[in-house]
Amino acid sequence: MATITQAKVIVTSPGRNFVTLRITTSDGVSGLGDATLNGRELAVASYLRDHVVPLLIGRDPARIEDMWHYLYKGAYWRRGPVTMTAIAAVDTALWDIKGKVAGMPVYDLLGGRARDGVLVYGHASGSSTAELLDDIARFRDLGYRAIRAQAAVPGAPGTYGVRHDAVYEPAAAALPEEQTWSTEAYLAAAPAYLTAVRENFGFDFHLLHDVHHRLTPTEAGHLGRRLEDLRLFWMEDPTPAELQESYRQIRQATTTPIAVGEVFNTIWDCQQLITERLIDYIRASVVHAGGITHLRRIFNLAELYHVRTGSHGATDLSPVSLSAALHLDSTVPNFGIQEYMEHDPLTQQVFRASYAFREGALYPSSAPGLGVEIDEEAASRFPYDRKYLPVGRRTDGSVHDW
Ligand code: EZ4
Ligand code: CO
Repeated sequence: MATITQAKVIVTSPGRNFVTLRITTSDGVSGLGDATLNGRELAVASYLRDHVVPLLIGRDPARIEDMWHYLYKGAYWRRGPVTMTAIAAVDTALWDIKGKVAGMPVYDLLGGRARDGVLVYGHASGSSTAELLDDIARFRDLGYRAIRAQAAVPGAPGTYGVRHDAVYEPAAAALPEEQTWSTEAYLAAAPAYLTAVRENFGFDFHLLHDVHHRLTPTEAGHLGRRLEDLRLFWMEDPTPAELQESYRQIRQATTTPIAVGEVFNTIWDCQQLITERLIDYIRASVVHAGGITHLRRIFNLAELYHVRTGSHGATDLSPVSLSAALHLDSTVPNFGIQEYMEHDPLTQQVFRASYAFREGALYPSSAPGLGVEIDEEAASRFPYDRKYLPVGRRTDGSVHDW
């Protein structure tokens, strides 16, 4: 039996911070898992280094399911983003190892591909409607068949999802940027710019929009109703989801499809949302929802309830996460769509991924395992750089959901 001989936590900041776990076995096979939690990276690095790595040495890397339960139940303290991201990193690395040992891509270990390519959506944005329309045209030219649209809102400088530089990166240096938000201004602006997108580009591509948890259920239901004729693919994160039953109110108010899940850690965060059919798409991620093993469980539960998948895939998830998501997306019958933001060139100096983009879809590579390598020498050239996600405040100064 091979055993785990080494587990190394690699912290690097090629443009933004990433935490990666590399597990190596006595046979000399190594696998990678993403452990990045935007704005709280070192908490996961410590959870791994100080508490999990000592548990891994000497264990059988083949027993992925047992390892998941050993780390989940064995900690006694359950759930939460730090714990579940650490478990995800171990789980993902063990799937990578199992694929390399078997000489198979991970999608073959998961039952084989159920589709050729994984439909992805890109992020178009603009500081005005005109700029947004130019950006939509750019994504159409690149071959995207699904595009998320976000534009700046006059009177709400903290509008989510608008790129400031060439690359979208909301985490700011030193201390969290405090951004002003106005629900009234947003509700006036968003239907207008989304309508302009359809008027200019028609209906032969999927249009998505991210509300980023900023509305109440009543406001979200109203917005969804106003957007119905635009036939959105989905309205994302209309309201925070700690109160899962609140989605019933949105559901009853509108037929605009609803997606949620990027901050979920476990199946229990979405159990009611799925089993009571309060959402159309579950948007959890490999890295924050307990790895391939647990995300597959969530996706399988969703299948029973006609809920499709919509894996989160922002650039604060490393190429290791994206690759793991693509392997899983390829295999599940209820796949919906995968978020895709191309990683910037610095990130690509550290992570060498082998998935490919063609005609609006991503194709996982057929290399054994996940098909991503990390260049540790390159990683060491980019030391950790503490950054925080912004904090939202309403115009009266009170804290709002960012
Ligand atoms: O704000 O991943 O749909 N994508 C998103 C992301 C999140 C970031 C937070 O780290 O909402 O851009
Ligand atoms: Co989102």
